Amino acid sequence: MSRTALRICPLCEATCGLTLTLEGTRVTGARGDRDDVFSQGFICPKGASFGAVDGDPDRLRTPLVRRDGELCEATWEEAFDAVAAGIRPVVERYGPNAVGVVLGNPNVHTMAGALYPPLLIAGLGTRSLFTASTVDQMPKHVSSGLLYGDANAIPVPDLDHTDHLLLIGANPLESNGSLCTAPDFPGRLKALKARGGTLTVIDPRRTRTAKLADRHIAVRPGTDALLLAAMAYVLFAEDLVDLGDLAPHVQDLPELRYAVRDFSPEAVAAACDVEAGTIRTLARELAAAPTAAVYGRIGSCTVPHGTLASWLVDVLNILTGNLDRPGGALFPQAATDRTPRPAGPGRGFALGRWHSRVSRHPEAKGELPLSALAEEIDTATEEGEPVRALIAVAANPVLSAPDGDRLDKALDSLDFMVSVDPYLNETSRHAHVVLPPPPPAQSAHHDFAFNTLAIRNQVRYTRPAVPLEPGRMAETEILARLALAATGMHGADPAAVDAMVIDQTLGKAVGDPHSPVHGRDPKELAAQLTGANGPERRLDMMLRLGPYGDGFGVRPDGLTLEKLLAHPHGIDLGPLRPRLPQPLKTVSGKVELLPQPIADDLPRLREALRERPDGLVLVGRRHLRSNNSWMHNVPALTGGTNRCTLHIHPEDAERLGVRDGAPVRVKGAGGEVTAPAEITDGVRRGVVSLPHGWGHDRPGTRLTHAATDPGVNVNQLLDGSLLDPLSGNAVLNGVPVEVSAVTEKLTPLT
Ligand SMILES: Nc1nc2c(c(=O)[nH]1)N[C@H]1C(S)=C(S)[C@@H](COP(=O)(O)OP(=O)(O)OC[C@H]3O[C@@H](n4cnc5c(=O)[nH]c(N)nc54)[C@H](O)[C@@H]3O)O[C@H]1N2
Ligand SMILES: Nc1nc2c(c(=O)[nH]1)N[C@H]1C(S)=C(S)[C@@H](COP(=O)(O)OP(=O)(O)OC[C@H]3O[C@@H](n4cnc5c(=O)[nH]c(N)nc54)[C@H](O)[C@@H]3O)O[C@H]1N2
Ligand code: SF4
Ligand SMILES: [Mo]
Repeated sequence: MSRTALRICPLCEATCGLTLTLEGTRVTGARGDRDDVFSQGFICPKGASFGAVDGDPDRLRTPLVRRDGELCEATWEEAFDAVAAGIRPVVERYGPNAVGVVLGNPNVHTMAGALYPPLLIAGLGTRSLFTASTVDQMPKHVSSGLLYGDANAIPVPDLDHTDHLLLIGANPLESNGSLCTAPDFPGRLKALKARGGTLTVIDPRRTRTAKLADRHIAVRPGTDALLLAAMAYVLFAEDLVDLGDLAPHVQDLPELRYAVRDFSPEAVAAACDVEAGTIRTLARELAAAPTAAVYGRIGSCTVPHGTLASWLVDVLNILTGNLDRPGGALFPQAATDRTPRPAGPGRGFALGRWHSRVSRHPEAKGELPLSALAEEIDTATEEGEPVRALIAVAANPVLSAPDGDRLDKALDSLDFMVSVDPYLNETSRHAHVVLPPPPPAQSAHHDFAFNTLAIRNQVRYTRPAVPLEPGRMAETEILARLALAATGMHGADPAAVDAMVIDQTLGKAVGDPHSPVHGRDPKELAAQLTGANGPERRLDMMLRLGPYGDGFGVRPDGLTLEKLLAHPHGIDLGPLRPRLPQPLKTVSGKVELLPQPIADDLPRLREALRERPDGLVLVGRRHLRSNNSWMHNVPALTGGTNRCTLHIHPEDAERLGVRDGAPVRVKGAGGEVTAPAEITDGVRRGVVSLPHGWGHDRPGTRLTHAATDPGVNVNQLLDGSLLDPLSGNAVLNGVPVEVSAVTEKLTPLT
């Protein structure tokens, strides 16, 4: 007998509600949940393959522990014993910074990843924290930190109501959107056009998204900050700046005007390879639209001026009065956000409170650049100890970060490494202990992160669709036990971790005059919490303390876990609404338009006015049926156009003697790779494109299907030295490379 169960999809940021078909404990089908309050039945090919992703036979079923050099199946007890025995001596001998923590992307797609890593890091007291954010969106956090005083205050475009959308370096038709959670992003773009709105896309490739656009600007990679600065210049020069309702909340407008004085359209045109007249038109259209939203993503972040470009995205929204207004870009308000405190000055955002040991990179948001992980392990300095033990949770930096070959060697040199990962892959193969989380159907789901980035306020929670298989451990429990084992409390009850968080949070809340529970007894509040386990009780607590919560009885109609469970398709909390000045935490209490670190970085942008790369530059690309490095093992999601090929423009191919389908050698500062050429005018002249997350040909992995078509690791072309200096974000796009046809070696005639 088959049955169905609801499960929010964890495979991308769109967070669609799925209806799974189950035969016993096997997922045999997935369709969009038509009653889901947010996704209303939308599903993409990845979500439709949920069963195949969930049931991949290569997923690890038991922990692995290294014995005599070999990874062997082990019990959970043996595995956590090994973790405690591996990490504690390193902490005791070399101090907490000798233990590195690497957090990968799926942590934002699991409840465990939201709830436990902060405890692990705080408990260890290590500053050696590296996450996928520094190969992704750190520039946006830094720009938000500087503008608004809160690195997590990221405005999202009001997709469903805007009249004009300017997309920069984003391809939501393949990625399904990022830092903008919107199920059916493609449908929403089509709806924008259907209601008479306009879509402009800035991308060096003519992507599927660009094909949908009214206007596509094939900018030279890495030059968006110049282009956007020129748009700001035009707004000032042509008297098009109109802050509207924002005016009382914004400071430094004259200073900003002065700061962009050198970036006229004429001055940037050659560097961007976009005509000055076009840039003027872009600015005028933005100003003229009744409402508009500028939105930048990977292509605007993973570049040498990532923070400046991210800052300018918001600057343009502000100068046209589109920040914080319907149809513009607004700050979501998630159900698990803290109760908003009254508006007023805050503590601001600090950068560079400490530095990496080897290259002295400043921290951002408490993190060091993932690009610096290898050198922090393999290079001794007088500053302090190198990283000697590593905890990797849902991370595959050997493929996702620059110079995987160097990282490979560095990981092999560690005293101890533990990976929390469902696969034995390019990174986890180096671990001494691998702790495998259960497949997603066996986990509960709530989107702590993505609800704070969603285009509509809503809240949803799904319990595990099937019970934990015998021998499995929930990832929440794995991470709780890992935190205990790593911090000297090995063997303590993992439920005590949640109880401690609840105690501390409620203790703080009752002392906070702005909290709905001010002055109450934390024990009485804790006793009111419902939920089948620690994570559910923590969710209940966050919901009840949050902006829509019942305040533990103060607002009886408010949210609780019980209420959420009674609404299995979720609860809609309405469209995004203006929130300023409340989200601001800057020292001035205002939007600080020209923060000092940004002003200090502008001379570097001025230098870029003169740069004209003469060779080819590399950009990335994503495929709809893929996800970073870990979905190439699912046959249903591979093949067809989802291949690791080098896109190259016909004119460049001709000049270099490259034939379609023939192997080409690509050389960068970090190494070289050989991939088949795919000649296409979908990339502009002077630009080649390789996707990331490939290179599944390393020994000692268990990715049977991926190994049949391994592809190459694009990040081997990077040496880790190219960074956006303010955020420490890796430069992954606009990287200089050399391309040459691979010529067959002629055997000399004898
Ligand atoms: N050249 C280039 N490089 C890039 C990018 C690019 O555009 N170009 N993109 C960058 C971006 S945006 C990102 S976010 C990073 C991603 O970088 P990573 O996070 O390092 O890479 P992922 O491929 O997402 O790998 C995540 C790991 O999590 C494991 N995993 C999957 N599901 C779960 C789970 O439920 N629990 C646990 N514990 N583990 C799980 C997978 O097996 C895999 O080992 O890559 C970056 N690298
Ligand atoms: N199918 C699929 N979906 C995914 C992922 C995946 O791997 N596959 N990964 C997920 C993750 S972790 C993330 S962070 C998001 C990313 O989501 P998006 O940011 O939408 O990702 P991309 O599809 O890589 O789009 C980036 C675009 O930037 C362009 N670009 C490159 N350099 C430049 C430049 O200098 N300037 C401009 N203007 N454009 C440039 C590229 O050509 C590319 O089309 O996607 C998520 N969703
Ligand atoms: S769009 Fe994203 S969340 Fe929705 S079904 Fe596809 S992979 Fe899942
Ligand atoms: Mo990402």
